[in-house]
Amino acid sequence: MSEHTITVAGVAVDTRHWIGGERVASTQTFPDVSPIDGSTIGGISRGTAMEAAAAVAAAKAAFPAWAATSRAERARILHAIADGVEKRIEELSIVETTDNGALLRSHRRGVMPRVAHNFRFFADWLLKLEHEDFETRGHTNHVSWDPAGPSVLITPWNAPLMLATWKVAPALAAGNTVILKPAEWTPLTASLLADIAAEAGLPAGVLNVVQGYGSEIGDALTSHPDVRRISFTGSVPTAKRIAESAAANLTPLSLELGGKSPLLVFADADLDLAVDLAVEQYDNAGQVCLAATRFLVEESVAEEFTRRFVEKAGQLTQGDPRGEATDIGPNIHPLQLEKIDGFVQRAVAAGARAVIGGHRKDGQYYAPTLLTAVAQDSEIVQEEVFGPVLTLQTFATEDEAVRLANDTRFGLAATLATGDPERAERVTAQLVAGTVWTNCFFVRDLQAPFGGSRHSGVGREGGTWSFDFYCDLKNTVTSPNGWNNH
Ligand code: TXE
Repeated sequence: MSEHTITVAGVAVDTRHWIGGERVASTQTFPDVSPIDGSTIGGISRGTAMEAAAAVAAAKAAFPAWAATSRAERARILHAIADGVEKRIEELSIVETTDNGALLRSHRRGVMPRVAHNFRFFADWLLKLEHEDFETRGHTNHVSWDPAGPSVLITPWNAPLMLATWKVAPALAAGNTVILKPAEWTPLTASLLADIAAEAGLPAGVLNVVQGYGSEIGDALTSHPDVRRISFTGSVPTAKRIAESAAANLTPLSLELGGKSPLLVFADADLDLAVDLAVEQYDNAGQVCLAATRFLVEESVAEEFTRRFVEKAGQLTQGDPRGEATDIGPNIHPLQLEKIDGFVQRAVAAGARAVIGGHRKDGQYYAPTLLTAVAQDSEIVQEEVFGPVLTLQTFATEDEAVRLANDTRFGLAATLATGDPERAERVTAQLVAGTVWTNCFFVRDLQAPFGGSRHSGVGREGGTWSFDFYCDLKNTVTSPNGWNNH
């Protein structure tokens, strides 16, 4: 084992970058800390502009051969990566839980199988990706998806490997080469992915992983003239910075940002179902971009909804995310915890009432919180908290519900609880949201377009939309005339 390998819960993880099929160390490291107990996991290579340039050069060199690789062969290798993920679900799960504090049981049963599915889905979608040819005055139009080139993928810490592979898989399937920059708070599983991809036979330089602080390595990646695509999931301020940096080369961007999504509960809803949907919003300690963090409840059922919600939320177990019975783990970082508490204390000072929670707990845990008596234009209703903090407001009419739902700068998702299909259709048509769930939550099919409006993002990924983004679409028009000897 090299001096650059650390052992995380019995799993060996290389702390260096993965560039051009080789491990590359930086002279400096940054500390990776576990949110479970605040312990230092190890020092990770702290990338600079130099490593960024090396990774882009490696991706550029590997691009022509990978782009020319047949669809069938690319799909075969993606399936081999999925096999590798499936073989290592246990290892990936414990490492991810140690690194980001999300539930071990969710990683084992939901997240890591989904990581493998990301590769299988885009491999299979690639093989059936066709646009029907069409005719113009006897001429044939044929649309093809040409690989675009080196793609920079910048990913966050709330679901590290799932969100990384949801970009890596379609980018590779499309024939692009990749420079993945995982979040500095959760660098580990991206390093394991590099091992798995290499074992699966992905050629050197096709997937590169660089580690480091976004502020130090980010600009060198996003302003690089050889980069053809940038896909980012994270915060709005960072997205703006990336957009400025990418503007130098007009590099196409896909931005998946935060949200302040509503859960609309109408009086005609199955109230137990509505409460189940509401309590789900504490999943991943509230660190979910899609979370419906604003409950908008029809006045006549608000009291009963709140009573049942408090009862159900009171049954949640908070603690070590490795525990089989745990429902809510820690928040990612002391800074994030401070941010969450700042939001709550300012809201309370402004007159909000904590029906439950409203305070920190020992270690890096925040009590599941529900705030009422919040004004529509207040910070707590308008800004993404990214912690287990929910608000409840009431409405008298359907129009008012729609108005409140749409009245933030975000537009990522919305969830409806109603027993009336006509109402669902009417309300959905008026909502600004990339995804609307009715009487369900978090059902995500990879063939659906995914993304947000307004400050929740730019563009859509998923199914064919991912290939539209990662490829340069080409239309070839052919005249029936002019063929010699045929
Ligand atoms: O995100 P950042 P942060 C929201 C959520 C959270 C807040 C802050 O509200 O509280 O953002 O989180 C990289 N050039 N979401 O500060 O900074 C960084 O290294 C290039 C919502 O951690 O956006 C990391 O890899 N890259 C969200 C990634 O950007 C840069 C998920 C995300 O970090 C960079 C996460 C730069 N100049 C946070 N600066 C969601 N949509 O799900 C940073 N990065």
